[in-house]
Amino acid sequence: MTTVKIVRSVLEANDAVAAVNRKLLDEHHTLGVNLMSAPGSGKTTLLQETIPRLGHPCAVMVGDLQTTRDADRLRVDSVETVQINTGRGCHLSSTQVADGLAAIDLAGIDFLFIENVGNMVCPASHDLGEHFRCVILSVPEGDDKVAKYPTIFQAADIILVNKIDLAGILDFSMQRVLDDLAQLNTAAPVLTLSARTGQGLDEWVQWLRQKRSKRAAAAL
Ligand SMILES: Nc1nc2c(ncn2[C@@H]2O[C@H](COP(=O)(O)OP(=O)(O)OP(=O)(O)O)[C@@H](O)[C@H]2O)c(=O)[nH]1
Ligand SMILES: [Mg+2]
Repeated sequence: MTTVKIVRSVLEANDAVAAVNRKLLDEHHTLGVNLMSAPGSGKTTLLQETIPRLGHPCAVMVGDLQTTRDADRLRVDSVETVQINTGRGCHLSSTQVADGLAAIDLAGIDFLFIENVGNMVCPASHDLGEHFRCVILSVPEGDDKVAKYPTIFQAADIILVNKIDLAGILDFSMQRVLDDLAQLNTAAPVLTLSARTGQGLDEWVQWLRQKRSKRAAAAL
């Protein structure tokens, strides 16, 4: 009983800080997108390929247990990049994102991408103050993962199936993924893409632009 109360109050505290983060992003007309997936599904590679195609000012916040490797990969002149090391933490918290936001000048930034710690379970329960949650499933992980990790797919606003260039050699059934998603989340669009070959990236970039335009129009 006590444990349940503690867990709930921790999540409530997280949500309160997330709401402050979201307000800050709204004030700057910055669209926040939280990328969640298993380790190695291609989050950093996707951001490396997405940001130049978007053609908008972007900032990136990257969560990892150790190292600044992802931030080093993403750091180019035009992109403000913050690496958050969580130590043993298996997901980003809204407080860590608030600390990261304090290090970024959001003026003129159209998109903030948050690369969460690679994990298919814990990030789903932690609102960071983002506007949209993007869940990536990559082909080598297997076509059974939607049913095995339902919570994260239920929480998604968009689902990207990455590394589709490997589908032929890995016996991956897209139909199985779609059938499982039909039981869990029918609202989120599902895009197949390859961050390596560029297949499907135009659709993803278009989705991002549309979401930002809609929010900007609503704020007027
Ligand atoms: N074949 C293929 N490989 C890819 C694709 N996208 C990423 N990769 C490779 O997958 C590996 C992992 O990619 P990352 O971008 O580091 O994955 P990540 O999700 O950021 O990993 P973590 O931050 O450690 O969770 C790298 O070797 C990438 O080159 C893709 O579309 N096709
Ligand atoms: Mg990464």
